[in-house]
Amino acid sequence: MSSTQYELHGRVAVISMHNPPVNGLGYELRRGIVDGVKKAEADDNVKAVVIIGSEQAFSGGADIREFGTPKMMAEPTLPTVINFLDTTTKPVVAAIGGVAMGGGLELAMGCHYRIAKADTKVALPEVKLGILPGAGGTQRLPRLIGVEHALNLIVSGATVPAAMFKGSPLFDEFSQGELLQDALAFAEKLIDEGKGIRRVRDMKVSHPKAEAFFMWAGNGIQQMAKNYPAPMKCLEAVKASVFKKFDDGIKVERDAFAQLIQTEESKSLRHAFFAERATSKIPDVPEDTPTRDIKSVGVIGAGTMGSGIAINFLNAGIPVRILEMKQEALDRGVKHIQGVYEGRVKKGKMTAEDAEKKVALLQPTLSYDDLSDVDLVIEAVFEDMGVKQQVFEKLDQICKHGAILASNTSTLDLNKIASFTKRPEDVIGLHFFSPANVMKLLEVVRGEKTSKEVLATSMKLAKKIKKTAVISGVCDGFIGNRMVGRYQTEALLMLEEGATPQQIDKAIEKFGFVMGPLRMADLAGGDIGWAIRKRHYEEKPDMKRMVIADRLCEMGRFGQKTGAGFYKYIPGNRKPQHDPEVDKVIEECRKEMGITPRKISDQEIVERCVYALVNEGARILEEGIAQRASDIDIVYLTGYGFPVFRGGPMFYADQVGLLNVVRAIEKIRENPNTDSKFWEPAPLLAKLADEGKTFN
Ligand code: 3H9
Repeated sequence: MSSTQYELHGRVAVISMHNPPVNGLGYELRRGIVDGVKKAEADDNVKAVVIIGSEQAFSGGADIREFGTPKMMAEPTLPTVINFLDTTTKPVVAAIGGVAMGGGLELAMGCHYRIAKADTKVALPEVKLGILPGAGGTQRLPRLIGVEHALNLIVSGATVPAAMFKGSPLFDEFSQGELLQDALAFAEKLIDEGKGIRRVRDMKVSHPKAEAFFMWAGNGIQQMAKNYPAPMKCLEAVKASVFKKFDDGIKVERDAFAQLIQTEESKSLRHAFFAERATSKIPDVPEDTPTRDIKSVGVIGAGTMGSGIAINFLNAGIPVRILEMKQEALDRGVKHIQGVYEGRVKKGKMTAEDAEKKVALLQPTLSYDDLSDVDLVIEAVFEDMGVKQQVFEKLDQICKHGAILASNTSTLDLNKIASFTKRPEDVIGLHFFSPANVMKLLEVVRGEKTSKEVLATSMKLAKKIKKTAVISGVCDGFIGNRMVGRYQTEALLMLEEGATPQQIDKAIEKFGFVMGPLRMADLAGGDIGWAIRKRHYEEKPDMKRMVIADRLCEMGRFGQKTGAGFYKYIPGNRKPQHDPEVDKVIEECRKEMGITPRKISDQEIVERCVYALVNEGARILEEGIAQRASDIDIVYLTGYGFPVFRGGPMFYADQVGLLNVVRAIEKIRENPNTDSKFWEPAPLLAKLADEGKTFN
C-alpha cells in the first residue's frame, strides 16, 4: 500500500496517511501529502481537505530513521510540506487521534483547522532526541497556546492529552464519535460558512513581560540542561517567535535544528531511542510466541530487594504473595511497602484510595504452601548457591505446573539454579536493580534450557511493569555486573597507584556518570562487592587481591549503611565526606605493596574505567551473552548511570573510534599494576577496529 490514500467524500478530499507503525513522516509520506493537496487544489469540486492518520497515530513525527540520510533532505522536506499548506487556497483540516508528536503536531499546526480526539497524546518531544522542533513548532505553538505553555511543552518534551488545550485555537473542535465522520462534518460546516484558510503564521504572539520572562526561564533551563545544548536552543527559538517576524523566527529554528542534529548529544539520544526499542526483539523468539497469563506473583524475601520487586507488580494491579521465614522480617517488608505508598500519597503522586487498593493486593505469608498456585515466583534471597538450592528444590515441589520460577540472582550460575528443579525450562533470571521499584532496568537471564514461552512471557510482563528488559545469557555477573566488576577493579587499582577516592569519583562524574565508582560502591554496600571478591579469590586463588577495598571491609566499613566506606557519612546524610582514616589505610596498603604513588590524570581515570567497560562489553558481545551492542548500552544507561548524552559505553567507543580505543587500551596494558591479560584488546574489538567498523 502506498503511504497515502486520496479519496473524495463529496466536496471534501481526504488524504489518509498509512506509514505504520506511527505514521513517521518519511519521504514517501511527505510526497503523498503534497501530491494529495495539489490534486485537491486542482479539482474544482473539492472545497476542503482533511488529513487523517490511523487510529493509533495521526503521526509520531519526522521519521527518525531518515535522520542523517539523503531522504531526510529530499524535497519535499517537512518544512516544505508545511510551507506549502500555507500557500494553498482551500482549507485543510487535520483530523487527529492516537498520537500527534513532533513533526506530526507541526504538520497539524501547519493545517488551517484541527479537530482531535480528546485523548490524543500531544507532544513536541524533539528535545528528548537532543534537537528542537524543526518544522515550525517553536513558532506556531506559542501563537496557539501562548508563550509560557509552549515553552514548557517544548523544553520538557512532555506528552499531554489534547483535552488539556480545550479553549485554545490549537484544537477547533473535539471529536466525540468517529473521527473521520466528525472531521468531514466539520469540513462541510467550514465550506457552508464560507470559512477559508486560516494560517497560524498570521496569528499574533506576545508576552506582557517578555524580556523578564525569557531571562528568568533561561536561568532555570540553563541549570537543568547541564550537558545538553537543546533546551537553551528551544528557548532561543521560542523567544524569536515573540521578538522576530515569523519567517525570521523560522530561520532561528532552522539554524538551531541544523546545528543540534549534528551534536554527539543528539546522536547519542537517538541511538538510545532505537536501542531501547530493540531490546525486546529476540531473533529466535518470534513475536507470536505463545505467552502464559501472569495473574498472581509470589516473591520470596521481604528485604529491600524483595519488597521493591513486589511493588512493581502491585503497581501493575497484580496480586503478590510475599514470603519470609520470620514474622518480624515479614512485618518489616510489609511496612516498607506501605511506607513507599504513603510517601507517594504525601507527594501527591497517587490518591490514598489508590494506595490502599495497591496495598490490599499484597498477601504476606510465612508458608511456602501459599505459593502453590501463583503463576510466577521470584526469589530474592541471600546470594548463595546453597540457599538458592533449598529455595528452588522447594519451589519445584510446591509450585503448580506451568508456573515460572525466577531468580533475582545478580551473579550466580542460573543453569545450576535451574538444575535444582525438574523443570529447568520454566526457570529464568529476573535480575532487578536496587531500588527495584524505581530502577528501570531488568536483566532477563536466559538459561540454557529456558523455554521460549517463558522468555516471551517475561518480556511481556516486563513491559507491563514498565521495565526496560534486556536479555542476558548466563555468565558470572551477567551483562551489567560482569562489566561493572572490571570498572570497579580499575578504580581500585588507581587508588593503589596514587589517586584518591575523591579524584576518581570527580573525574568519572565530570565525564557524566551519575555517580563515581567509589561512591557507588558505598551506596551499594561494600559487603556485597567483598562477598563477590571472596568467591572469586576462592575460584581463582592466584588472582590479584583488591587490597584497599578488602582492608576497608575488614574494618567493617561497608559504605553508607555502616556510616563509613571509601568516605564517611554523617547520620541521616548521604553526602560522602572525605575521611582522613581512609587516606591512612590507602597509604598503609601502598607501603605494604611497595607502591610509590604517582600523579594520575583525570583522562587516565576516565579511560581506564570506561574502556574497561568497553573491553569487557566486547567480550560479552562476542560470547553471545548480549544479543547486540546496543543492549549493553541500554543496560548501562538504565541501570548504571552511564551518561545518556554519551549513548552508552559501546556507542561511546564507536564515537571515539575503535582504533583509538584499541590504542588507548594497549597503552593501559603497559602499566604493570594492571591485569595485562584482561587488557589485551578483546578479539571482537580488535577485529572491528582493524576493519574500520563500529559495534553499533
Ligand atoms: C521530529 O519530528 C523532527 C521535526 O520537528 C522536524 C523535522 C524536520 N520515526 O515507541 P514504540 C518506531 S523528530 C521512526 O515502541 P509506542 C519505533 O522505533 C520526531 N520510527 O511504540 C518502533 O519501531 P520498531 C519526534 C519511529 O506505541 C515503533 O515505531 N517524535 C518513530 O509505545 C513503535 O514505537 C518523537 O520523538 C519516529 N518518529 O509509542 C516521537 N516513532 O517496532 C517518538 C516511533 O521497529 N516516538 N517509531 O521497534 C514515540 O515517542 C513513541 O514511539 C510513540 C509510540 C509515542 C509515537
